[in-house]
Amino acid sequence: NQSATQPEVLNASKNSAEAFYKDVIKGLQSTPKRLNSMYFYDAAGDKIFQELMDCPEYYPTNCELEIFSEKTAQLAKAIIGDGDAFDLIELGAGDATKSSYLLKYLLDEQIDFNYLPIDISISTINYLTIKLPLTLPGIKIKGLNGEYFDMLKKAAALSNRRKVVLFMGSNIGNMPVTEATAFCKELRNHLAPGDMALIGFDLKKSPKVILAAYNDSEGITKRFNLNLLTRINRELGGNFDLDKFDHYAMYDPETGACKSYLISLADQLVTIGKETIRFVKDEYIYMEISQKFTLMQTDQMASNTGFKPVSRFLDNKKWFVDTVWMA
Ligand code: AVJ
Repeated sequence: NQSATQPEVLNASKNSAEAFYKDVIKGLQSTPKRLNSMYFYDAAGDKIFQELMDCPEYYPTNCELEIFSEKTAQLAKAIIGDGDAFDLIELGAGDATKSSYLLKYLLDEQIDFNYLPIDISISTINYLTIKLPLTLPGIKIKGLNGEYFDMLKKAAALSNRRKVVLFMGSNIGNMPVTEATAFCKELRNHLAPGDMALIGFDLKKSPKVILAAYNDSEGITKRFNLNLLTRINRELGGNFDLDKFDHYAMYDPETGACKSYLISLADQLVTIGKETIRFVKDEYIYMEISQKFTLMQTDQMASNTGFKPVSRFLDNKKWFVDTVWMA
């Protein structure tokens, strides 16, 4: 009977290097070329993302931090239900700065819950499982390193308590709308009636504000994107020349899609392991989507995927929303 407070991590990905290689090659052999932004988060990428969250132009984190720090009690009340013990599962927990407000409140109120952070970054999960028991004494935490649904299944197998799934930070925006819809349907399939999801959506707003967040003047977002090429060089034996790629971000107010690309500055050949990838000058690699929503679209997303939207929490500027859905 092991204690849930042990800094012990479940890790799904024995062959994660192989999966990474296959995915990268497949993406770069496609037309148009693409890479999956899920791979941004190695230890160096985690660090650059931290810098990004501290940069004045990147607003989503501060907006959601405001919600979690100023509306903690209301958020907690929305997810506590009848007060029975539950599992609080966080998809893409990151450094858990925002959710820590909620965790602290639940601990102070002596609510019985297990905290199960899931993250694609092993360094993030190791950090959380060591750090949180120190900053939040009494927390019952079990870190899960891997992809969302692989780990959600593992988390579900650990108990039959009611589940509340946190999917914050506009992580859902990293999928195009049709994929996000499929994701929410799959999430719903992993849940039982009475379970809940708390999902953070970045809202449509001034296109200039949005574009600046993904095209910051210090070039942090550029480094964040280029870091994936560095990671491929290091982990997969690539020879990308970072000086031969530039970052390009665009926001389309019509669709709400904010997209990032790396543009090849020359005709060039790049080798990765035993594969060679040809780039022509000005060819792009599609790196990431950060989808923006209206409030109405978030409600539609809930009802289209088998959830009922029960409450929502906005920051003062109304730039970001955390919605609570009931399965
Ligand atoms: C961590 C996925 C929410 O899309 O806003 C920040 C990642 N990319 N700047 C986002 C990101 C470029 C971020 N998410």
